[in-house]
This record gives sequence, C-alpha cells and structure tokens, in this order.
Amino acid sequence: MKNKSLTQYLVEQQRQEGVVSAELRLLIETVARACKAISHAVGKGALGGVLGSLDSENVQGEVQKKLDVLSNEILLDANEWGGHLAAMASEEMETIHLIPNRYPKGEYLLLFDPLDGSSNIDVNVSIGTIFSVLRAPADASGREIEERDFLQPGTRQVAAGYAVYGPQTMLVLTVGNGVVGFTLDRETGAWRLTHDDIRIPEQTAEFAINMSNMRHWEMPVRRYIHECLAGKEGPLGKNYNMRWVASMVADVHRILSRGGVFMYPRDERPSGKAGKLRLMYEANPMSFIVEQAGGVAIDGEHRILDIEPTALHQRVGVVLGSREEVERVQRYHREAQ
Ligand code: AHM
Ligand code: MG
Repeated sequence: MKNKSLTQYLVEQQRQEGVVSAELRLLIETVARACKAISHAVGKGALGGVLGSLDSENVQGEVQKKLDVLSNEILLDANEWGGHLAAMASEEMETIHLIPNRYPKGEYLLLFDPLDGSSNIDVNVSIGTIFSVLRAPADASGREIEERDFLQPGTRQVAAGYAVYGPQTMLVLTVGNGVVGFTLDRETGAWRLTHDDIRIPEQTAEFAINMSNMRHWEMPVRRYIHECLAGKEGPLGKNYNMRWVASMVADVHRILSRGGVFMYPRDERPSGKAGKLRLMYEANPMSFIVEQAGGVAIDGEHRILDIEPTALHQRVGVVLGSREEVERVQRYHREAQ
C-alpha cells in the first residue's frame, strides 16, 4: 500500500482522536511546507550561494550563518498569513514576532530553532529544524501577545517536531499521540509516512556527548561516562559505543531510531552553569518527542517538561533517551546532592 501522506495522517488524527484541530493541522502542514523549502536551500549548498556566515550575531551572541537567517525568514513568511497563529518566537530573534495586523490571528504560539547544528552547515553534515507549538493563554484573547505568554512548561505543548536534512529529509512529529516519521519524496514533493509509532528501545549501549568538555563536567556526569568507558569490565557490565554528530536533531534522531542516551549537560564553567541548549526551542520539543516515544528527558535531576520557564532564551542541561540509561544518570545526580 502507498505510504500515507502527512495530510492523511493529520486528517485521521483529527477524526479518530480529536487531538488535532483544523487550525493545528494547518499549522503543522505550513511548518512542514517551510521545512521543505529549507531542505531545498540546504540541498543547493554552494550552488545556491547560501553557505558561509553573515556579519550579524543573534541574541545569544553567536555569529549567524546565511542559512540560519534564511531558514528563519522562510518559517516566518510561511506562518504569518494563515490565521492559525497568535505569535512566533525563534532562537534567532531577540524577542517575539507578532502577526501583522493585516492578517487574522489564531490561538497557537509557534516556537522554533530554524536551523539547528549551525557548525555543520558548511561541512555538509546533517542539520535540522526543531519546532514546538503551545496555545496562547486564555487571558491573552483580545490583547497583544507578550513574551510572558510563551513562558509555559513543556507539558503544555500540543505538538512538537523536527525536520532532519540528511541523506533523506525526514519530518518527525508528535501531536501527543505517539511519534511518527515522514520521509520527503523528493520527486513528488510529498511527505510520506515511513515510520509508524517510533519507540525508543529501553536498554541500549550507546551514548552521545561532546567529550571535549569532560574536564568541565559535574561529578554525576563524569561518573556515568567513566562507567560507560569502562565497558564490560566496569560496573555497567557492557561495552558502550559513542557517536557525536554535534547536530542535536541528528543525534536525537539516531537515538530515536536505535536507542541510547544524548547528553548536553550543564557544567562547571561560568558559561556552562545553565547548560548550552535552549529550553523553549530545543529541549522542550525534543523532550516531548522522546517521552512520547517511551523515553525519558531530564535536566540532570528533574523532568525537563515540568520546568517553569523564566525567560524565552533560557538554557538548560539535557539528558534524554532510553529510560534505563537516563534514570541511571538521574540517580547519580540525586546521590550527589
Ligand atoms: P545551534 O542551535 O547554535 O546550532 O547550537 C546547538 C547545537 C546542537 O545541535 C548540538 O547538540 C550542540 O550545539 C553542539 O555543540 P558542540 O559545538 O559543543 O558540539
Ligand atoms: Mg539549535
């Protein structure tokens, strides 16, 4: 049988489960269309004149790549006019983006990291787009959306997903009813359901962490990785493998596919105390997906989805993946307190 299209999947969710409203369906299809456009731009590479950096810095003080900015614009342009959004926020923009007055407003808030894995853009390694969808608070109707309206814990997400631009372009999505994956058919331009009900294996022997930061790690992280490295002869009694792409989307995608644990822990450097990855654009959507696939996502001690955000660009430590491994890391953090 032909693989289902994204539209078919969403219509079924709308009918059978009632979890997807017509507006949310439009939103997800619009984001998916924008990801297709980003995938085309990424695919052109040097031929499209899109590689390299700009002179600008984003709000985090990071030099922006041309593709970071282009991807951000593609997502803003695609989502502004459909009437499904109240406002947007992006890792690449200092403050929130309101829907211009000439367009109708909807009830949803869209947050995104337009192109994650910036250091891999110019070297032809997998990168991706991550997005998260919240509802605007009820008391925001009839007034202008403000930054504080976005500061909702990850448990309130109604959808989250990512597109990975790799050998294949894929869209991985949750609307709170499990996790599914679509592959972009580059000939017809359609997203086709190729991965039904993605589940993370519970027990695995693979980890993903930037080992060059080892000397800065806190004790519980050192302890866990040290035990992984000790292999069969160590207390964990099995040999571990290590993979690090340095694109969160690609690293998490591998873990969703094969199991394992992904870690970008907070560390002891002044700049690392809060962690590196952003709660609203990276950690929350990925944690929602991982939990929906049967995995666990914590900041060290606590569930990421329960964190009450205090700032739009807040950073957080991230440990996510297979249940058994993540729970072990959590136990080591608790024992160290
Ligand atoms: P970005 O959003 O600026 O691309 O940064 C996030 C990325 C993640 O994709 C990845 O896990 C991490 O930064 C890689 O960091 P490092 O350079 O320490 O390997
Ligand atoms: Mg990122």
